[in-house]
Amino acid sequence: MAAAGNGSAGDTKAVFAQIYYKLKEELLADPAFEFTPESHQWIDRMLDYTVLGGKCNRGLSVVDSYKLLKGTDVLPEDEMFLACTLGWCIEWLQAFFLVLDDIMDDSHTRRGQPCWFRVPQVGMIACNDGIILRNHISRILRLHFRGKPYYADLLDLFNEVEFKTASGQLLDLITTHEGEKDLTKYNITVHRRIVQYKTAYYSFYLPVACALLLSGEDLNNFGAVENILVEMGIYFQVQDDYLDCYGDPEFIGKIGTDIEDYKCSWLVVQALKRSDESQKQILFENYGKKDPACVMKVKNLYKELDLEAVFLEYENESYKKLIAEIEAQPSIPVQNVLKSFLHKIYKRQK
Ligand code: GPP
Ligand code: MG
Ligand code: MG
Ligand code: MG
Repeated sequence: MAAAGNGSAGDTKAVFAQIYYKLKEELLADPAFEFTPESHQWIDRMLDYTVLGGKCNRGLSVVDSYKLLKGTDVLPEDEMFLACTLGWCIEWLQAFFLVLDDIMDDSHTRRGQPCWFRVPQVGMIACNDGIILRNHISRILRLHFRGKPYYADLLDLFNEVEFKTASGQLLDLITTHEGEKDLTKYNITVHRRIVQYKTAYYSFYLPVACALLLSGEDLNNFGAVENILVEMGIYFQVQDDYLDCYGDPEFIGKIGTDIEDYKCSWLVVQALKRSDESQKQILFENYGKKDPACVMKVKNLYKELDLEAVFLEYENESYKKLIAEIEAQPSIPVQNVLKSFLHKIYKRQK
């Protein structure tokens, strides 16, 4: 098949963006649903609202990783299509998680607009939309990958990663349980367990695992790569926790809620570790309260403890460690995949 114009990063993004519309059209034409005009319109709008508008880092990483594994800049059109389609499946998964996470976290904005459940007339229909988004992934995979030798592995991969993420989300949610609120339980081990499960597998391992399956590889041979990607995912979620407090809401597209929500955020773990008794008292009295004055007291303490500098130091150390682990990998294409991923997120501002 003729090579598609997908050699440069800009071309890849453009081809990737177009494929969304093809996948959406197929889903809307799905003969399994005899949509009424209203339901057809609902799904159309819901998909545009919840799937689009992000950075597409996870989705594009499938394409970039696949190219690096193959050692080529330009892919034949059919391979480009399959790589982009898997990328979009991860974007659909992300949309599914975010729609539900925003309800659970009582968030207000996402990607620069109100969270989907906050849109008038959506409300708790968003729960069902989340389920539809998840089911769309299976339908996309069925339509385009059913005949492939790696189809069963692909389904298993998405199922396993979804389970890990939901388990992490559970850990995240039950640490904040009313009546069980106990900051003395928050430490770096607890934090690590939560973020490894809720973020690292779907954001980092999944895109590379998709590219590996597409390349005909057996995922059982890539345990070391998985470990490095999980470490990178943990670093990524620490950045997310940092940006929740220090990011510019205009720029990151969401307003932080971690302090109000009593989250076991990396910042509060660091604050607890560095606080004397009177500073701990400030945290005990103000963390997890909706009152903006309480939130401000927590933020002031973070400032006093110079958590910005602590984060900067963590970021530099993580980068050094990850680069060393990557360079110890025997395969150069695999090293390139991992480095490309790391460079996409190092010192990110959103
Ligand atoms: C990120 O947590 C984790 C997820 C989005 C996974 C959600 C999993 C489900 C099974 C629903 P976060 O709440 O810190 O993300 P954000 O800061 O983007 O709200
Ligand atoms: Mg959350
Ligand atoms: Mg959230
Ligand atoms: Mg967050």
